[in-house]
Amino acid sequence: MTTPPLLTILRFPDPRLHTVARPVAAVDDRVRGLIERMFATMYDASGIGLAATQVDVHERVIVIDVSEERNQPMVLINPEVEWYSDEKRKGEEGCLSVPGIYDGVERSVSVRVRALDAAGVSRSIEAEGLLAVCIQHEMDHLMGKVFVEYLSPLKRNRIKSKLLKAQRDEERV
Ligand code: GNR
Ligand code: NI
Repeated sequence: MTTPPLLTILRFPDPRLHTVARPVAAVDDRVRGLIERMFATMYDASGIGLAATQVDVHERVIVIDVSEERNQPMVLINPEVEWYSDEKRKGEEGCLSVPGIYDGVERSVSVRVRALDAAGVSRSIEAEGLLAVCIQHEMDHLMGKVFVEYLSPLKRNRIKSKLLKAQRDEERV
């Protein structure tokens, strides 16, 4: 089996990260091809999740694998939250679109979401711990939201400057 070509991950503060994704109309071969490329890109970048928004595809598609062994792929298409726990916890988050930056974000400890899988079958998934955090982080991406938007404007602006400088330095030969 050959590995599909990798996709380019948009980096904050790219304005395209703030695009609101539209629902997938049909889970067909085009969507399954996108999912395959998203998994390859996520595993290559050592991420635990990736939203289509991050690869400049503005459709409600998420891939996740929070397992240590990197062998438990999970696909969420057109995800909708059915329930959030009132109990919240602040945890350290990072994002492939905000490389090198980690900070605390408060999220519900557990969530239940309904989504289509890669076969187009609707499933309800109850999650807690890291998976619950990841699902909330990815669903934010589909709404055009990046985790740094939960931080103070001061922190966000520092992050913005730092990443813009890093991108300028990379472009220089
Ligand atoms: O790889 C990732 N790790 C992570 C760690 C804590 C909370 C959320 C995440 S998601 C992130 C991958 C990513 O950017 N997904 O959008
Ligand atoms: Ni992210």
